Amino acid sequence: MDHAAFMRRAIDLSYEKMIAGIGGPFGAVIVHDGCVVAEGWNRVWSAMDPTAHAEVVAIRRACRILETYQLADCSIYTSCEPCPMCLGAIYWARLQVIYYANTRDDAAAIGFDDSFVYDELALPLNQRRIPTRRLLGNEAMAVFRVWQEKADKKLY
Ligand code: 4UO
Ligand code: ZN
Repeated sequence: MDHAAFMRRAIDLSYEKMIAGIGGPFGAVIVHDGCVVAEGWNRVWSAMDPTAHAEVVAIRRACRILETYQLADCSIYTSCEPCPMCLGAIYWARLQVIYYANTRDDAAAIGFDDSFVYDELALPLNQRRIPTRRLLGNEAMAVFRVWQEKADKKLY
């Protein structure tokens, strides 16, 4: 398992795609059984997709290639410590290990500062930057009850 080679590939992607004007300087690879199964790079501008961070792109590709929605036997090598969105995606994908190179402080120093998101999570819903209001909770709960009784459901 050549950790440095996998991380170097993530870093190379972060550089090449950034120079090509595809997005910010972020790359990631997902490794399964000692092989790279999927690569990702930041495509936020080019794909006009604010969720197209390197890690999310790599996770989507790996799931498609391995035909699964869980990557429990895989690790991710990302050129930068994952942001809260990507960290969430990594947990939902059940990835085994996260390897990172640049830190979130390094990213903040070049203008990618997401520290406020971590603070937001600790705030009550009615004190968050984006107004967050509850509507029709009872009606939505009816769907949850149907899910609870459903026989053929997959567990997430
Ligand atoms: O594609 C990305 N991958 C990352 O790991 N981080 C990214 C990406 N695009 C933007 N950022 C920002 O970098 C900081 C550290 O993760 C956060 O501010 C991210 O939003
Ligand atoms: Zn991210």
